[in-house]
Amino acid sequence: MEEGVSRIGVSLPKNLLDEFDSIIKNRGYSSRSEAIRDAIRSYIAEYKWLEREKGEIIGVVNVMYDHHFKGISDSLTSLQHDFYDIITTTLHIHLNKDTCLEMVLVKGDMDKIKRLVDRVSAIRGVTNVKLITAFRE
Ligand code: NI
Repeated sequence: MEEGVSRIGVSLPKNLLDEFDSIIKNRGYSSRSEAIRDAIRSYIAEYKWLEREKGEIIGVVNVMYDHHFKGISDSLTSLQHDFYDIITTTLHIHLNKDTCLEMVLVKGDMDKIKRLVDRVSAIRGVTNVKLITAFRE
């Protein structure tokens, strides 16, 4: 039996859509809808994978942000102080004139690391957050 299909309308900043279109063109997608379906599937898969991880882990939280965004450095520093007990060290890389990458090395309980990931993702001006687990005890 055929699955039901829902149509949605989404508002996006133009530069985000342009970048998405250019990537899906390079990857050979014939339609934007198909690419968006795949993007949503991988978002869901990543979220579910995060939900499954438990216990003590070592990892890196990669945080990309626009350093012109007002107050963002203070917000990030203050958040990292809230989580000082699971943050081992932080590397700051100035990727280009506008963008910074902070690689936050974390060690501790996955539940707490997930809370850090959620909090950092909610900071305005943060454009991308990715947790990579390096080792599990
Ligand atoms: Ni920077």
